[in-house]
Amino acid sequence: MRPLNKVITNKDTSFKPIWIMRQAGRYLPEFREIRKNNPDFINLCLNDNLSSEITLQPLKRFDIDAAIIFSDILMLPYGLGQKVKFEKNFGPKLDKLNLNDLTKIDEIDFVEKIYPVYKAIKKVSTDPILKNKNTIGFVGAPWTLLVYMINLKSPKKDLSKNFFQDEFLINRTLLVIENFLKVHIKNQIENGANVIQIFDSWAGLLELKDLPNYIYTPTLNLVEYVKSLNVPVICFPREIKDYKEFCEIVKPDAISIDYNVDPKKILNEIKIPIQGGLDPKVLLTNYENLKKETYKYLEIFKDHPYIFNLGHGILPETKPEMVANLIKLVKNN
Ligand code: 1CP
Repeated sequence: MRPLNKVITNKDTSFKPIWIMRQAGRYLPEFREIRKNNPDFINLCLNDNLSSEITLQPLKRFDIDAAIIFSDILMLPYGLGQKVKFEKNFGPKLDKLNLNDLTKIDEIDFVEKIYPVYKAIKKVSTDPILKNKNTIGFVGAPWTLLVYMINLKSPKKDLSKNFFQDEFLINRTLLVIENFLKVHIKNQIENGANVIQIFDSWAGLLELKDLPNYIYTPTLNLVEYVKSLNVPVICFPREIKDYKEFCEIVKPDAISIDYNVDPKKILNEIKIPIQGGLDPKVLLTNYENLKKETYKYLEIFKDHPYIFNLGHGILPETKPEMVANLIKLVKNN
């Protein structure tokens, strides 16, 4: 059995596997070298030779338990025909959404447009380096994708006041997103992904009253779909106002927590396997502090099925040596 399955499926508490959110790219010099020669980020994601190489870069350096495929949650709107660009120091820029165009796309067009992503998953998952490790496929949650597809850029902290104005557009788009996320998940699994993570990076923007409609219902549909394919599903509803209620309603196989969550409190509230939590900024400090913070999570979760990870993506300015230290601390514990 692979390490994440031991924890998620068998509830093994005897060891703590580790992988790192956004481990491929960003802070690794060998990634920056490839990125320098590939200014178009979407094209890089669609180059299966390079995207599989980038996916494996952290596994060549560190003793981590899983690969996460080098792609992006915004490959979904791209596959649906909404233009997506990434601009330096700005982030993603999407063209205005056209509902007529969106509803014309069929499954075959969609899969054809992003086919190299699946080819890369096949390459990575069959690489000998991953023989006894996990290959993580991922999607953005329907809510987070809706945010980008309507807002057309990162919301940073808040949604614009008129975000919910066109109710018909919002509801139709959410349905299209959910349907194509299923297609995207199915193809990732068929090509070798053996865990799925659902990133809901903007869950924290919603009030409690809006969670059922925009998060619980569409995410539950996806979670049930992944479960029907017999693959474990991890949810990361970053900064959601109520993690406990989320788990009770959506019932993911494991929950990934952000760094504002009190690990002791969540341990008392939640029975399912837990992942993550460590503040990525800790990796920018020093070895002693890293050790203290890492041991804090290991101690709190010592008798609980737990996957070590950060409370959000690794920061670009992180030194690879600190990542090596973190992995050794977890592995030698
Ligand atoms: O300029 C560059 O070099 C591109 C930077 C980059 C990278 C390396 C982006 C742009 N995306 C990615 C890869 C990526 N994105 C991965 C795969 C590899 C890995 O995990 O190591 C994954 C899982 C994502 C997921 C992703 N993309 C999320 C969810 C996780 C999170 O961090 O909250 C989100 C929100 C995105 C959107 C996105 N992609 C890239 C940017 C700059 C953004 C916008 C972030 C924002 O709105 O602030």
